[in-house]
Amino acid sequence: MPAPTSQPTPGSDQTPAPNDWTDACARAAWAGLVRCRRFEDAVMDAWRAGDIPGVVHVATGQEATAVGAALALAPGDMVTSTHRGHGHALALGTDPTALMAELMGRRTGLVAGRGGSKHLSDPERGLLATNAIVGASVPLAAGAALSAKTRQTGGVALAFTGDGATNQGAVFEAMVMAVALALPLIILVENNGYAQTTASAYASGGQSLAARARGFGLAADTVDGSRVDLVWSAVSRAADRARLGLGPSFIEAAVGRLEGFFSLDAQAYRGADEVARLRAAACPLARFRAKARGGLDDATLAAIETDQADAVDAALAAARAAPPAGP
Ligand SMILES: Cc1ncc(C[n+]2csc(CCOP(=O)(O)OP(=O)(O)O)c2C)c(N)n1
Ligand SMILES: [Mg+2]
Repeated sequence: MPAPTSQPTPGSDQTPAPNDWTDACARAAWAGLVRCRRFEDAVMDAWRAGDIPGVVHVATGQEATAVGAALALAPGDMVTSTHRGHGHALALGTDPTALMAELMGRRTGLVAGRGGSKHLSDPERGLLATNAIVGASVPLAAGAALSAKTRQTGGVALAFTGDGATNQGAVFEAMVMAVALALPLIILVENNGYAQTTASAYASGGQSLAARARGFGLAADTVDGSRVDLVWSAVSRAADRARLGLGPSFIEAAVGRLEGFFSLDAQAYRGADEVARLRAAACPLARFRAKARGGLDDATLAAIETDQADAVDAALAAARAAPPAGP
């Protein structure tokens, strides 16, 4: 038996920002990070107030993977995502008002209020679809990658997925296919340590998910997913490979989930100290300030944050005022 390898830890990478991480990158990244955080906080408040039917799976703490990946992609690339996809949509440029209205089941929603939190689609911005079948984002993206390759668009497809999803058979089958056909596919695993209540380290036997993907023949890497600049760099490299015809890549990004698995989660399986530790060490906003802000001063960051907060607040008000989708 090989010795178990340690799981990657969010907040552990202290390397400087990549050389090509410009202030323009930093500015766009900060806007994305604070927009995603403010939006998810607003979603939790609206859900508690009874404005959102069903349950929601927010991605608080996982902003850097969404924003870093979206910054690295080009127009025409396609993205698939999961039950935890609000941030992925926002990072790609989805209108926060349409997204909030969708969550509230309003006629003005992104998909006319019929999809809700877990069935989003915004193809003009590259978001093919999100869905709640665990693992399904990967074969769907493999299909999109096959389409791009067949039509010779030069595009790549990126699947956001979770650590739990990587144990699904459909994901393995998609990896086999992607390697055999050298598909322009990027599998970006947001390893937040849990699949619902099951620890990732338990389900993987302590083994690295990236090492497992390497065994299937994918180029595979791990990255500190709390660092937007490092995610951007890793996805950029994977996209370059894909566009050169060199086939699929797998990126295991270690992230910290700062809220429950979903809005009803009492989190009895982990202590409050774990969340406090993640907030201190692996919050993508704090990590940006410490490592990826480039030449942006505090006043600039504050102004961007105010703009984004205003946009989310306006989205919330507009969504509340919109008519229901109806039966
Ligand atoms: C095929 C399938 N099996 C089980 C479920 C129930 N389920 C929903 S989310 C989830 C855990 C997913 O974990 P992970 O992939 O790590 O994503 P995370 O929630 O951590 O973002 C499970 C088991 C489902 N939706 N689909
Ligand atoms: Mg998980």
